[in-house]
Amino acid sequence: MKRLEQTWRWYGPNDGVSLADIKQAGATGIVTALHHIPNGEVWTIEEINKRKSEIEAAGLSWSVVESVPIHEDIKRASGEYQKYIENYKQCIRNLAHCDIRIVTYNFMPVLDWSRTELAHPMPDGSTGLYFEKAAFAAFDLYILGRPDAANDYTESELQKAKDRYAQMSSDDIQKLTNNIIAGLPGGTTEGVLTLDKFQSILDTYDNIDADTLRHNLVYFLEQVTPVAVEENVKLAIHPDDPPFPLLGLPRVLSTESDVDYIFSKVQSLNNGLCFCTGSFGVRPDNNLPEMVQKFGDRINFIHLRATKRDSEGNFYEADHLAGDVDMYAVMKNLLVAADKQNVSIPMRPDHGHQMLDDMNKKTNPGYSAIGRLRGLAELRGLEEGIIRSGK
Ligand code: DNO
Repeated sequence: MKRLEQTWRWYGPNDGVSLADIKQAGATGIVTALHHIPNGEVWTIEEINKRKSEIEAAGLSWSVVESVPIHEDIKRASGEYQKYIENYKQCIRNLAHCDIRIVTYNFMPVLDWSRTELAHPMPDGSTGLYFEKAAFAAFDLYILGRPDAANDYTESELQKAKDRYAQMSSDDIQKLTNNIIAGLPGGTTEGVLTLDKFQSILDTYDNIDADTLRHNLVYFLEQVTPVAVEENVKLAIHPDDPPFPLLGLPRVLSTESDVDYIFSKVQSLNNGLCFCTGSFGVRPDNNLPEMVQKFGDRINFIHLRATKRDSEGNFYEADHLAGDVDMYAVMKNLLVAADKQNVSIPMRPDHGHQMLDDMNKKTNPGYSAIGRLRGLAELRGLEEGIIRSGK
């Protein structure tokens, strides 16, 4: 039976977790990007090879690109989007030239992923990422003061947001704002912003609803997939995180039917998925083991983590085997998919808690060394157990 390839996300030379650390964690593949190249520009062969040699010198290999980001013009199909699509194609060609053949991206407008707290205390004393709906709504309604925001919430959500805002100190407000508009790696596509600038970027999506965004995504895929086929590169779209619309922005990759739609429109298997259990798993209507069965031939990359949700729509990131997702069933089905593809599909332990020595170290939120190492170890054991028991 095929095993999954164990990979690890590395943010490049400035990452607090080094390549040597990753080697000890037992991963063999690196997931990274050329974060210093501005969004929309071509990654040259020279720059790619420079990073690749650095990784190889540490005895590892560059397995997956996460991400070649999509310029906002492409998502809006406005401005210079044709030029940016051409640049994207060239990135794919250049990566293939360097024998890097899996490219992850997402199609979320403005925000990549969002959380309200980056160091939420867990019962065991470690800290983890948290999304609190009332805090997010308080940001939207009272801190950002987005026009018409009130239309996006129910009466009871509005009340909770009001109560929540009333409890916040100015320090809480500052922290929440940073977490939402600047705090996360990948964060907003435009870097660090003021609230006004942030609102003005949101405004550029005023006339873009989910149908239009979906249409723009399909257009992008129709353009780039043929190049990916020609170059033997697999595309892997990352789902929306969290998997519902935020701040009035549309989101079009949150559910099984969203995934179905893009695969029905662009059928080549090179048009594939980054199966992120943490993102899809926030919605109770996503059946993850079934989704793996259904999309197995197009799962080109895997993020494994587990979220735990409550009835209010809040969720925190639990230990990798202790969230709402049935990780055993997901892993079992992923191994079947890998066998059918005859490929060791790359998997990375996604987001870990900050625990033990992580607590004294500065790393990207969610990307601690020991927390992820624990995740990888648990997932590796789960995989081994499934394989050895012949399931
Ligand atoms: C968060 C990550 C995302 C992901 C992008 C893919 O931890 O999973 O930032 O890399 O959405 O383009």
